[in-house]
Amino acid sequence: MSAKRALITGVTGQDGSYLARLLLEKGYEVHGLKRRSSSFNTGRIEDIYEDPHDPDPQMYLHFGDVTDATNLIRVMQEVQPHEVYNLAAQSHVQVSFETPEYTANADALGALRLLEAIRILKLEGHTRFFQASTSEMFGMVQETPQTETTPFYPRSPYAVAKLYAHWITVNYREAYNMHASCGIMFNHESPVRGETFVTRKITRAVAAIAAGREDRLFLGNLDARRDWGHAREYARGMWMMLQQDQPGDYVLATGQAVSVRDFTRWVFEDAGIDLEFRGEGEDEKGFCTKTGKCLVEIDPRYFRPTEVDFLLGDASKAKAQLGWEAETPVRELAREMLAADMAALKDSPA
Ligand code: NDP
Ligand code: GDR
Repeated sequence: MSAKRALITGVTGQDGSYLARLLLEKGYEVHGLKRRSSSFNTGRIEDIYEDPHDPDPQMYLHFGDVTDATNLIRVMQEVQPHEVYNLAAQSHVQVSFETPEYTANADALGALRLLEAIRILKLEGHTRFFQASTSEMFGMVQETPQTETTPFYPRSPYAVAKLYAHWITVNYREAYNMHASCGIMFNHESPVRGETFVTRKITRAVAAIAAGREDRLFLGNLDARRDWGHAREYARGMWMMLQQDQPGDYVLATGQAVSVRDFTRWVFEDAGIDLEFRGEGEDEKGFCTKTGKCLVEIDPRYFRPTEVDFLLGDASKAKAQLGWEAETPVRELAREMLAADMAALKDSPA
């Protein structure tokens, strides 16, 4: 039997790299969409990408962009995938306030273009579709914990764009009987998390401070609480959704929420740096040593025009129907990320 073919948009990102690895292990032929960039953007998949000149490659990369419909139709026609995973996005919430139109184009219309490509090529009966939806759609939360039936209240251009992508996926499922599913995923992190998301920003900075290479970390809202899990497990959840007889929408979450403040405190502790928290509200000084040297400072530039204060997911449906459950506690995840950042520094010249 010939291998199943999967097309992953966003293959060069955190989740794309874990998903590509998983699908290759499962014997898939993996096709990834990568953007042309002026410098290498394939660092996360270098070790699994095989040169097409190899005798039997299992992984292929295609230049493309989810803002380019003709390109998507052509790639879809060439690959005729059994499964499409739409992970491509301008995925940074704060950046979406600066680039709202581009974010809408890529994150909202990107999903529509892929769904239309499947329809135009009459692949509805052949191709299953996964959309990377987000807990950010809950935004100003209407109930806690959040489930698949919790009402949405998006609080950023990113979340609004993702809400469109979510509903258009649901609509195409209902209108055209497509096997299209959405994972409503809460935050998930890993050692290859983008460097400007708060967890990785913290683990990288603490590793650098511990090595004496940096002396301060600037953060925004320390009170925000998030439900943080391990990206590898969320990639497995995406695949599981497309193996079901029926499509559907599933929350993927750990069921535990932690503040940015506590996450920061733990990472310093794990690096062996003893800090105390100074001040409250406007007098907040961040984290300082007993001798008064403040290593974490609050920088209002990282405050968002509209913030999402507290997200906590209930993944009972995924557990009951997919047999999926988050496994790595956030404390362990933080340790893994810090260890990887410390190891990377040891190998790089000062
Ligand atoms: P990343 O930011 O790490 O990766 C995003 C990927 O999308 C990269 O490969 C990027 O390419 C690609 N991309 C961006 N814009 C375009 C475009 N216009 N055309 C084609 N590709 C593009 O995100 P994650 O891996 O963390 O997240 C994967 C998906 O899951 C995203 O859609 C995100 O919004 C969603 N999500 C993520 C969560 C998380 O906590 N990680 C939680 C819920 C949802 P390049 O490498 O060239 O920049
Ligand atoms: P988020 O992740 O917005 O939840 O979106 P991020 O790590 O950017 O922020 C989490 C919380 O930390 C607060 N914060 C800071 N954030 C950043 N980036 N930098 C800082 O210095 C800082 N200081 C405090 C933020 O205000 C926020 O409350 C992520 C992305 O992966 C989305 O694509 C995904 O959909 C959601 O998770 C679920």
